[in-house]
Amino acid sequence: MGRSSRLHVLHAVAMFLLILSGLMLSSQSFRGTLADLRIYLRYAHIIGGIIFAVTTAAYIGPLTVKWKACAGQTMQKAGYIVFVFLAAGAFLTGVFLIFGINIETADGLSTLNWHKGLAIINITAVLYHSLSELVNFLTNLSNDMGSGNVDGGFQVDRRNFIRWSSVVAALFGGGVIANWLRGGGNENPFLNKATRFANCNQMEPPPSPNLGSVPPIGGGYEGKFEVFTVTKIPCANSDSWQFRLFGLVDQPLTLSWKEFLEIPRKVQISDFYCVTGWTVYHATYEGIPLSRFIDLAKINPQVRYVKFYSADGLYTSALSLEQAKMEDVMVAVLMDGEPIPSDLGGPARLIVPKMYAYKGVKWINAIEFIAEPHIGYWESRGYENDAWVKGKQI
Ligand SMILES: Nc1nc2c(c(=O)[nH]1)N[C@H]1C(S)=C(S)[C@@H](COP(=O)(O)O)O[C@H]1N2
Ligand SMILES: [Mo]
Repeated sequence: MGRSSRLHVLHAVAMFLLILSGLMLSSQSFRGTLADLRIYLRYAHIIGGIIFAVTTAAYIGPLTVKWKACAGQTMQKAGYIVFVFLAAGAFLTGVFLIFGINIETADGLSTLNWHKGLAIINITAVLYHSLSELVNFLTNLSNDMGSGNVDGGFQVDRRNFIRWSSVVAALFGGGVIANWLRGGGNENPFLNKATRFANCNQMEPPPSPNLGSVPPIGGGYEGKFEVFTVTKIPCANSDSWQFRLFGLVDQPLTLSWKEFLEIPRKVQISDFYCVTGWTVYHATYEGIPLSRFIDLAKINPQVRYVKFYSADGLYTSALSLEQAKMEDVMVAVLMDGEPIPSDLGGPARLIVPKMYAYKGVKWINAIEFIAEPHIGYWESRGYENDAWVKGKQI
């Protein structure tokens, strides 16, 4: 194999690794039972990205030679520019994701969306390139076998093929981009944002919003929530729902929905950062500040950490007592003036605005006050226990 074809193989292998691990990372299957693999998938994806970047850089040399050789061939040149632009964009957004750098752009377009969007265009380009090369190869093959129509026929077919696959690729790419611009996914754009999500909870009465929740002082959130869960989404009913405070406390409590709603709530505007690179801006949350629970339960002096449980029976997370006392940590019941739907962790979910959202336990139903650290679900699978969002550490 020559030097340039070895480079091509390496580049193709990196691409394959990236596409495979990328698709797996964005699939919900690698939460839940396969969650332990997620952290390795992430490494595989990063290594694929590094090989991809190196092989792309190594292409710059041969490309400049070709560039000079194809004077006048505008399409060819445009192709090279697109290749370099796509590769650089995917790589740069990937680096941003690794270092948790947010690019704030239009509604719904977080760093992760940019990365995925560029990846999809890249994949389309790779498919197009491989297919047209395959057609090229087959054409040559049949030409070699001397199948009559040597110069004319196949050429035209091939040109047609390329033209049509470009149209398909453009439509596909355009559709994907339009979908993201619209704010994406399987959400119905005609519904109010909070009610775009499924809600299987039956909570009576619903929490009555405080001043500031309706209309939401944040003006409605911007961005796009991904619905994350590691189990089946649990549905709550106010008849059986309970909220427990226990551990090293003088006053263990089991609150009914009605009692829970009697605790005074406050309204705040918070951003919501997922460590995988998507962000939701200025959501208006109404909830019970964690400090109220600390007071209610009358915690003992030995308490150093606070552990949070989910009604899904599996997910947990924890904060140090000091972190739990931050004034913006709350158990939220309303977002933008509406009950938090079950998809997004309702009837009650934890909000820790200064930290990544894996601290924000969905379907929270118990708080335990403890003396020793607890390592939560994602924390035990490699995520930082101190989950500070860059620049927000107190
Ligand atoms: N019970 C539970 N809580 C959870 C999770 C989960 O899988 N289960 N995922 C966490 C992560 S990683 C994020 S980013 C947010 C996502 O919240 P959303 O599904 O409301 O968008 O919830 C956090 N809390
Ligand atoms: Mo997350």
